[in-house]
Amino acid sequence: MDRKIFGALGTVIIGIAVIAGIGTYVAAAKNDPGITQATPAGSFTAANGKSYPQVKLNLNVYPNSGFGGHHGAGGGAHPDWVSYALGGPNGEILADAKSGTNFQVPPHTAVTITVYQYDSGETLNNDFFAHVRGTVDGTAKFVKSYDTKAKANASPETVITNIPADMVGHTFTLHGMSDGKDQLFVSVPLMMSIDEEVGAAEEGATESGYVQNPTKTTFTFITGDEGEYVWNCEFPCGDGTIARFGNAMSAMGYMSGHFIVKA
Ligand SMILES: [Cu+2]
Repeated sequence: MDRKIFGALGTVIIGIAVIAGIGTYVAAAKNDPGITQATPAGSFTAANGKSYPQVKLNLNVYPNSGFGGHHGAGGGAHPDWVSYALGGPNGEILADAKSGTNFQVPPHTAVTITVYQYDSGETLNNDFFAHVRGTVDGTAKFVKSYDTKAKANASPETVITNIPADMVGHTFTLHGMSDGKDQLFVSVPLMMSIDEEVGAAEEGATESGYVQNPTKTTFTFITGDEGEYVWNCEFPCGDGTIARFGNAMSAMGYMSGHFIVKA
């Protein structure tokens, strides 16, 4: 074979290999093919007296993916990565859930999300994300210690507009679009659980491997017109990577997902 043609062929083969590699990477990034429909929950009356239909979502955030859920039994490909998941109404671990990070809610609806946060935490890169943003009244309801066994608050519920920037476990940050449609920006900081309790639980202090008393944060926001948004966590929680923004932070289905507003 002519050396030039051989060289060209080699380049084409390398090109195909690169594209195949990218394709495999993108496919692997789809770690959560399911979509969770928010549960209808009556109606919500805003401060201005306007009434909206209301839906609810219960989420848990874990220090690893060992809970199973949308990652599969044993935690799937990366059992040690931090992850969001669907939770029960009292923070129950839903090991058999088939979806966990992609959500669908109706337009012009009050969406109330409760997050039980089972992970420890540290300091944000940017204090901006220590503040509650884009919710009804700009507030969230916060319980520092929720007893999942007793199914009751173990510390009083307070109304918050921010948390200390050095006590953040993760954030739920929903981004708007710049396409002229209704914009949506919601960001809520989720306080860390107690470090020692998280470590002790992982070493067997609790049956589940997760703390009995996660933090609990509840917030409500109103959706606009239909659109597809993305949400992610803004706390650098991709341990062991550059600036801690790799691994769980850069793979859908762990610290990010789709948020679909659709009737
Ligand atoms: Cu995170």
